[in-house]
Amino acid sequence: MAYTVSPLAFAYDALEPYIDARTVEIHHDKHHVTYATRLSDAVAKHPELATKSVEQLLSDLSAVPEDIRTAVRNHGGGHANHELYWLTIGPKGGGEPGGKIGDAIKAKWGGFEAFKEVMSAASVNQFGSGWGWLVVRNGELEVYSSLNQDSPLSQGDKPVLTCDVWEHAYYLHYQNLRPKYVEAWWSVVNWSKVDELYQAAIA
Ligand code: MN3
Repeated sequence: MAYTVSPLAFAYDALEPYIDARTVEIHHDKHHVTYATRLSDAVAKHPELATKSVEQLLSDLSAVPEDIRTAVRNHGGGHANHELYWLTIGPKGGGEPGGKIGDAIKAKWGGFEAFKEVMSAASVNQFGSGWGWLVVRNGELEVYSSLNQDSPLSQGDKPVLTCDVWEHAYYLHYQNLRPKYVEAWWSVVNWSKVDELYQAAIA
């Protein structure tokens, strides 16, 4: 199948001043689109995979033919990870989560600020390119980071929020200051969407 990038639900400049318009445009229209294109090119070599979603492919990499497994891991991960990233940020974001996700975060970490520190640390301290994650594992919330484009789906987890810490996500505006970008990213997190994903993940 041809894997396509979902259109942004907001204008390029809608995340200003936290994430600048030029970064959003290049990140979504160039970086993300390239992952989807390369995934499509790889999967096209195996017509038997034509009906598989990217989530299905990533959830069982061992079932992916060996000659395209690395491409699916990298470009499929790149596609799926960015889909979640764009879905869970937006204008009018930020603040503290309500809903079931808010309750679950309080139950797990004692409060939002403690969770925020854990998630920020995972994202900021990821060495090199990667992602910070909030996932559901066996019904429980967990935070960790992953390298490159590795997806939590490949280890059986259900991601509900992610912070892209590849330099392309922040370098134009924040240069080497990853912690400043991560702090700003909290101001655009779309908690109602995260709550929706969380409720689906525990259902
Ligand atoms: Mn990215």
